Amino acid sequence: MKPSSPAQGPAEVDVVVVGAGIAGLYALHKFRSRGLTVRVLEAGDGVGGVWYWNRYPGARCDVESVDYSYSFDEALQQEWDWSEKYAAQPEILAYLEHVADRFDLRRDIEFGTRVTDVVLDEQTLRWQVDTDTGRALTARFVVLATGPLSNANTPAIEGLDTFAGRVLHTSHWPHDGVDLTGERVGVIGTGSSGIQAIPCLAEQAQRLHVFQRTANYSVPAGNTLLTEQDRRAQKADYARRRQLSMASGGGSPHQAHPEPALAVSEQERRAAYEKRWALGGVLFSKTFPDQLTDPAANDTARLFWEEKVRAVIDDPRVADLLVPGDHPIGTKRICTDTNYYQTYNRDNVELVDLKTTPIARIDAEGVHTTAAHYPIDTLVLATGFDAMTGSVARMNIVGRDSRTLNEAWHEGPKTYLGLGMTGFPNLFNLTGPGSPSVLANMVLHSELHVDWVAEAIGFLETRAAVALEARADAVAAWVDECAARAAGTLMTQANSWYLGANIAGRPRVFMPFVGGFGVYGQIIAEVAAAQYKGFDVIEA
Ligand code: N01
Repeated sequence: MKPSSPAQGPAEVDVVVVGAGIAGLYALHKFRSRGLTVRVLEAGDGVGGVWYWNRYPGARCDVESVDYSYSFDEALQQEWDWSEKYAAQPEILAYLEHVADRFDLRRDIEFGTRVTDVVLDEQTLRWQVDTDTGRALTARFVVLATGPLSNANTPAIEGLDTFAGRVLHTSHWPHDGVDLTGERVGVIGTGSSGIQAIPCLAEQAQRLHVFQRTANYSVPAGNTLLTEQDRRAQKADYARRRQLSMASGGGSPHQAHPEPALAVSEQERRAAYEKRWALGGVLFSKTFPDQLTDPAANDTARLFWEEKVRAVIDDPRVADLLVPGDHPIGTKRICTDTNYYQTYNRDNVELVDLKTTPIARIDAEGVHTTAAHYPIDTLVLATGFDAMTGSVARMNIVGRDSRTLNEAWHEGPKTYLGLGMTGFPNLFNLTGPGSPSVLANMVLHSELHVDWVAEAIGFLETRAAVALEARADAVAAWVDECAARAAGTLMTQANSWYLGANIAGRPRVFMPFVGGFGVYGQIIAEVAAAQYKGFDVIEA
């Protein structure tokens, strides 16, 4: 047990929020402004969540800075100056620290405090929250703001624990940075984190071995510095941008082409793809509205992508390895890079194809594949996350009849609207499974969820009711609806972490709500307007 946190507040509060990332910070501000007593429990020693932990070189957001920022306070929007179109990790963390200071949030956050247990007292309908510091709180409401990508996945590779060099995980990069000058570096993993880190690591390392099991689609970030003129124009346009974002499929103001990919001429299609390519990054997968539902439409995007990427890779055999052949483009999150493919033209970089020569084991000196031994000084694990449910599953959450959330989610996460679970009254999960989650802009999504929960708490107060609890039939219907919507797309065709496919033993369930951020916002607003239909409103 760790020593008790110095920030000791009341043992009884209205709301405990777990996590001081983007959602947790806004939750604290919102609930406190509603007159509720709130404590935020945060495992890290600072605010920021993913942006606190993921400090690997090259870490950068793939949503434009102007959109990946809070909308709840006009003065905040106007005073903060983003320096780049797509902000890098240090700038996003500085922004979140600024928000914490500006709204005086830190006094209600207990850092270095990891929640271990969240247990319902069925008599009082209060939750007891225990932590690894020994600190315990009780609360009427518990809001899980743990984030869908916060529980690191460390692969079970034989001998990893015998490696004598340095092992780093991209999601827990040392805060003081790492000097890899002159080192032999190995990277395992070529998802978004690996693809952003690899070009930076290649510049430092004497030799870089990239161990690739599955190739990914990456689109250049198209990042640029913002001028004062850009910033002025963006700030003047906030109202329109936010409105479009809230109604959009993914939480940003860019609209897909009005017609399906195959309904337009080849010339028009190319022009649309060129425009998205220049915009940069993940939105390439939403150039046309049918790109993720019609295989033929998807193919047009894939071929455009392949032509662009092959053009910048010198060795066609290396290009063959870097072009994915196992999933439609966009069915895993498209990665966003700066000079990723060009990095393989460097003399000090080697791509190791684990499909044909898998890792057999790791020893003290390096990595053995079935074909060769690679001596390594620093091994970088860019192996991702136990996503969507991993951080929630780490806590022992016990609801009615002593049933744990892990038991309730044994066959995959079961929620109503992503927010509520049967047997867990007044426990709300933010931006997790059953909501658009990682398919949307997480800042606006966090605001949407927090505002909804705040309204729900207000509703209970006006009714002098004590709790809101998702009904089993509503959960079942929502799970079916999410599954049916996913089945109508190509998204289930990839072995992605959206499906839990990267973690052994996880049921294969497409976890995010794929129907679009705007549509989802309408659905949850309608539920609220209909007196929280699908929830039991429990009277005192
Ligand atoms: O993780 P990933 P990530 N042996 O799961 C490989 C967000 N994000 O941290 O595909 C060998 O995508 C694995 O291989 P395979 C974004 O939403 C955003 O990169 O399982 N390889 C894969 O290549 C993103 O999607 C940003 O065959 C192993 C890699 O590790 C999400 O976070 C930046 C292995 C993991 O890729 C996760 O991205 C960073 C093994 N035993 C992250 N185990 C931006 O905003 C795993 N792998 C741009």
